[in-house]
Amino acid sequence: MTSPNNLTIEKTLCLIKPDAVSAGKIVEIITILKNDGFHIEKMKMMKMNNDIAQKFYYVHKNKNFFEGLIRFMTSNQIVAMILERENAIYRLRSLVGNTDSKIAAKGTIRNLYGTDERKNAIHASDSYESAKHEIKVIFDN
Ligand code: 3AN
Repeated sequence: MTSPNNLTIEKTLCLIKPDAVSAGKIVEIITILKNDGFHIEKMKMMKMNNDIAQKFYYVHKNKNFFEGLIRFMTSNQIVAMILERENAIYRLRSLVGNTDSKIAAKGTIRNLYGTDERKNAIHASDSYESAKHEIKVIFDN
């Protein structure tokens, strides 16, 4: 798919995490995404179970934060979206900010709504391969 100026439209996977859902920030975050030109191709509210969370984050399974991450991501509802725009993967990562919300650049979503390196409000795919894997895990089941 291409845009009117012939740039390739990319897809990426975005999750509004349990902390931001509990804090009532869904609308605020979606507004930031829409204002940046993202199109929401698919969206659903869901609760990750242990199996989905483990598949989603398999690349981190040997990290010391893995267990805590799985516990956090399965603790409450999340909002999952497939987002589209030109350069979507890079663009969404820029909007999201550093993993550690405490040092995320001013105005980024994690700076505005995150708390620390675990409770960081939002997930964004970090590569084409990750986006493909994550879209499959969340939307193809
Ligand atoms: P990002 O989401 O910025 O790409 P990753 O892929 O390194 O970060 O980590 C995946 C998720 O694991 C993060 N979003 C965060 O929730 C959690 N995480 C990462 N690093 C830590 C850490 N040092 N302590 C606790 N949780 C972490």
